[in-house]
Amino acid sequence: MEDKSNYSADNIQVLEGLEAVRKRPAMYIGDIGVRGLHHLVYEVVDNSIDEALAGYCKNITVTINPGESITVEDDGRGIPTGIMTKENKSALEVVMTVLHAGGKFDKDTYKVSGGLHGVGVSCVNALSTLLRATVHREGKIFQQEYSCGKPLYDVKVVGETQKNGTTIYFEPDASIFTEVVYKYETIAARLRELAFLNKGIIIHLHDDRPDDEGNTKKETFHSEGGLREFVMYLDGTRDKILPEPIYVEGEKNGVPVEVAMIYNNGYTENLHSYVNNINTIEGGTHVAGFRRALTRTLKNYADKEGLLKNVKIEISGDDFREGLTGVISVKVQEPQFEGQTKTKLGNSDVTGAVDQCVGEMLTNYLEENPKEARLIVQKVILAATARAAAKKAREMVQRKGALTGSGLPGKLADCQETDPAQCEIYLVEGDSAGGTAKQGRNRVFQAILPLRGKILNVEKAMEHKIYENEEIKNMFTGLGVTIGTPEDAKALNLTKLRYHKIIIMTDADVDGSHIRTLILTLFFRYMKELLEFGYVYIAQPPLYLVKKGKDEEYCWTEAQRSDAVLRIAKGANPDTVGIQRYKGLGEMNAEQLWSTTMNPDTRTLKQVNLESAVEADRIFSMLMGDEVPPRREFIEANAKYAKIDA
Ligand code: 0RA
Repeated sequence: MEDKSNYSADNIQVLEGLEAVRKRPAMYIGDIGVRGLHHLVYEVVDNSIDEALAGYCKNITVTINPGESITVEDDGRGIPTGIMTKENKSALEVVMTVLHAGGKFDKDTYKVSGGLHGVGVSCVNALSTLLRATVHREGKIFQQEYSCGKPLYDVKVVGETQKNGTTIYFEPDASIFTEVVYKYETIAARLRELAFLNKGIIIHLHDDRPDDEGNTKKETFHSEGGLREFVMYLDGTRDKILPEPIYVEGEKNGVPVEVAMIYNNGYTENLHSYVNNINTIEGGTHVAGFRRALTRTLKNYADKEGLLKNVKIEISGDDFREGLTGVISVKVQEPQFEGQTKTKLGNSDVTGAVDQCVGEMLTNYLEENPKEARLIVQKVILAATARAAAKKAREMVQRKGALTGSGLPGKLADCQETDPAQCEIYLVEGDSAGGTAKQGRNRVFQAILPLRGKILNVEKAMEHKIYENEEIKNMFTGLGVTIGTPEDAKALNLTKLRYHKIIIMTDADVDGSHIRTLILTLFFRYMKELLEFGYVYIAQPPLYLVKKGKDEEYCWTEAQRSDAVLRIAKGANPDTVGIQRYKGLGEMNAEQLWSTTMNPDTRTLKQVNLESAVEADRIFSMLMGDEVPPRREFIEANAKYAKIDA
């Protein structure tokens, strides 16, 4: 490989001290909860990915160690260790202790990753009680350790080596993070995504923390097909109408563009977009360019081939994307991130670059594959026909006053408070539990909407059916949300959202979890914004009441139950203690429901978040879609978490 040791020490700028990071960690890594904790890993991995993108690194190994420390090892060139003239310090020390130093190295290399916050490895250092950097380079092994970002000694040589590479070991500071336990699946999902987005790189994940049986875990993520394999993975078990994905890789105006897409026979659009390996949940200019090219190219082709001659309905942009699963990945030198969650690309020149790339590629594809081209056009026409029906149904939902005088569903017991930030709505399984909740609630800020039975499975239904469904209509009107914003005809309009806590309360049994999944599927496919902004919660009703005389305790787990029995028995025979298993919300009276599940001072709520849109998409389509075998596999693999009442 070419030697590029021409970086200059003077390129590094000292911007801020690491004390600032420790004082305001959330400003640098987003938050100090479970997300921030995992962000530390991604920040370190990003540096190795950059080294791989520059062409110098092939393997990256991430290890979750017992005790919740992390090791990230790569076989790149190794962070330079020479003394920098201006600072009179090793480059390694500067990279590790100066904020933003890493990215200021050699401008020749295409450095685009660096995480959503792009803060660099020095932030990880600042937030670790111990960090050890080990560099294999020029025949020697160099090492330096730090505590809370401060070097414990100067860079020293600790051995000889034939290899090249960097190893970062760190222990997150438990006094800063509110959550200190790493989740294997969270890290695995991100590394899998990175492997698809950066084809050829081999990423190993080791979980060396022994589980209950003493076993550890290992997985390798590696994709030679890149985005082509990514869309197939995303599209999962859906029935495809094309034999393989349509793919383009190119560069326009200095913007590398990679796109892969496939059509399935479903009704939803699954478009995932990335800028510099960051998932742009809110889309942006690159997505706009893609949509523009897709609509124009397909329309031109259909017109030219005379496929629209007998079509009376007007075809809209959305119709071209029904049943489309696609991934767009662009690399932008200085990305401008906008939007509520700072995940919307703003750089206007990117639209044209993506538009041109996709336009050229798709034109060629349609010319070369007339059979597939026809299938796509037929699908688009079908979508347009169905959309006309859906529009009517949607307008019915949104027509004010159609239901009661206030426009609110008759079954909704609303609250008195009008500030959405103070208001909660409980979506309750069944009219009878709904009745109990209405009695038990605090009517000042808690509203109740009972839902009858199983709501429609939106994964399998066409759009117009969804807006015709009574329970779903009630949810839209009760929540106050509508579909369509000035920018995006399908986006959810949250300006009239009436509650900032939307709490799903179902029975603690199999039917209850099915209903909860149906509601979450509806939210995920049609009200995703509610999940993105963290408005959705799951109530946690207790599983047991342990009781003897006046002593009683509610329990949520088996362990709590056995502890409570012993406590309440007070040394006497535990068999004298009564245990009531709550199978449904209906078995609790209003007072019990309030104190265990609804009172903000004593309840526990689980907030639903969209940690990985990719994984959520796959799991929903698998759980709620047509094919049974993958669903059975998932349920069997996860069955140990479901306790069926004996
Ligand atoms: C600055 C310059 C060079 C490499 C790196 C940083 C580098 C950083 C990290 C962080 C994790 N793994 C890494 N691998 C490399 C280029 C040095 C040269 O010219 O040899």
